[in-house]
Amino acid sequence: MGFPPIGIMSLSAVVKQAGHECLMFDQANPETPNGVIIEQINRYQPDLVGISFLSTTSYPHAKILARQIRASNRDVKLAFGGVFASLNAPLVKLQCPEVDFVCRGDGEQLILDLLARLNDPEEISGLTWMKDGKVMQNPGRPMERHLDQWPFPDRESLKLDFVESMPLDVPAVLSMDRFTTMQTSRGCPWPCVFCDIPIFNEGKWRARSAQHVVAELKFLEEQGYGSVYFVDDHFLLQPKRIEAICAGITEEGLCIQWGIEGRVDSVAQHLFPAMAKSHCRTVMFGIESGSQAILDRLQKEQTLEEVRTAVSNAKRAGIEIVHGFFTVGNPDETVEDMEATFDFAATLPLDTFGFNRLCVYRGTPLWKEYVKRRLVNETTDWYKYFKCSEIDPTCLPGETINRVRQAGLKRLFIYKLTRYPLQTYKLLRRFLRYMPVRDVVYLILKPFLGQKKGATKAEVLSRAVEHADMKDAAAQFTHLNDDLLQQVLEASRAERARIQHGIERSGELPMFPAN
Ligand code: B12
Ligand code: SF4
Repeated sequence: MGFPPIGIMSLSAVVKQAGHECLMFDQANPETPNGVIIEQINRYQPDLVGISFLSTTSYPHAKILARQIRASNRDVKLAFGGVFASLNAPLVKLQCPEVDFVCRGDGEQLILDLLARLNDPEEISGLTWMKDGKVMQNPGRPMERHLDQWPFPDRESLKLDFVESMPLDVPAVLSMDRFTTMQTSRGCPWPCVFCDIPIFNEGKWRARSAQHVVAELKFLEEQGYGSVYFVDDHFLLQPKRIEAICAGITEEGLCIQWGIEGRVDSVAQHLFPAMAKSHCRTVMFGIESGSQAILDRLQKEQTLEEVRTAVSNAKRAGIEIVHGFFTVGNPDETVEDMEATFDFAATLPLDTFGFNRLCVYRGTPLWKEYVKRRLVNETTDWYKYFKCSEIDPTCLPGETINRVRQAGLKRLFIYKLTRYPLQTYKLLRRFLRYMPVRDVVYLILKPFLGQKKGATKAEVLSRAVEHADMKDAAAQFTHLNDDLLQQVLEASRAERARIQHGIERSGELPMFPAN
């Protein structure tokens, strides 16, 4: 998805407010490859280079960048941060000795403290570092509840034209207007086995006040933004806050459109009409499965009835796009369970849906279960991620999953077209109004594209991180040992340049194999 990197934008705003100077780069931007970033570091000689990455898939890129920076600059202090680094801090520190600090959890106060005491990190909570050859794990920071104290993210200092030109896999808010993301709350207290949000946030949910959220929406609208997607883990948790946000939007006369994610068992569903009235256009639910046995296996703590009610309530309230996230290839899932999922999805008045293969990441309850079952090895696998079906014998084999998924999607599309022709027609019209035709065609055809011959390994790898349907390759990437990484990244960069050159010439979007 073409989302801006709001993590570094949040930190940039904080350090600038404190009087520091700050430059941001996005490694995903083809105009700022590692060479350019390093050139700028050597030019400006900053006190600190912070490297932020979300997950295991971008860890290899972060690792290589850190090594390249260290090779060209012996003195600059390097710090890692983000969800994956936070949850794996001592291991990351050991594997990347060139990085001085691994920062755990929220970064706002931490980065300010670090800048104040770069040469004396002993007292800085939330820091993992090395002293006399020993990894030091400073105590964690208490969870910051007062999120209103931080400035709005520094969105204007990072050029993002390249993000806007990326095809949208999930058309988050479906709009051609200027788009950005925002975070109004952090965390989620539920125990879903595949998710590490509760661990990252110590099972807590923290939120900004409604006034602060509305003030940022107003500011964004003044800056010319027309749509914003909230990257909150569970927006629908606190009815009073939602009510106040909707009231604030109406009072301020704002028109900015917004989209959210939330759980189907939310007690705030009576507010869907107010949300729709205050321009909430998209609601995305984690539905996962149409089989109650699988929902229970995943510890979703939700029922099929709750799913049905929430989706209907949202549609009835006038939310334009209601999206369902589903997972396939779950532990203990049978072909019948999978078919039930597609049939269930067909009966729901959803506008859009995605069916992804379940993956396992370190830190999640499922990972811990797999360690116990000796399906993953903590020592050798911690920086990798796996499709569950590749390692768990209780999952269906990958080929069966793909076959059942393709058949299920065909049934689902045909059912939607014949039973809900108006909804489908309206959706298609909306797609065509707000997305380039080639993206719409790609979005519709994607599930039916078989394995395309001809993509080189480097081509596959170079696109892996950007395209959800390349998760096979992304997983492979995280499995490479460090010696091979550098080689593959170079080949991948060259391949990417070749592909981009090709696209520019032909104006066509390359097609990628479905996973
Ligand atoms: C938005 C989002 C995306 C967007 C990201 C767009 C972008 N350019 O940033 C997209 C859709 C592309 C995406 C993709 C993926 N995502 Co994602 N994503 C999220 C989500 C929902 C919000 C992230 C966010 O913006 N947070 C808001 C900002 C403000 O927080 P932050 O980035 O964490 O930064 C704060 C701190 O971490 C810290 N910090 C961060 N960096 C640094 C650096 C320094 C130096 C310091 C001091 C501090 C610091 O300070 C910041 C402010 O407090 C999170 C869930 C979550 N709550 O984190 C999942 C999440 C990060 N994603 C996840 C996953 C698995 C993925 C994918 C691997 C999915 C896939 N298989 O393809 C890919 C990987 C992409 C990649 N390149 O790594 C998992 C990671 C699990 C793990 N243990 O690794 C998460 C946690 C979701 C989950 N439920 O498990 N994702
Ligand atoms: S409800 Fe969503 S955010 Fe919360 S634990 Fe489950 S998957 Fe993670």
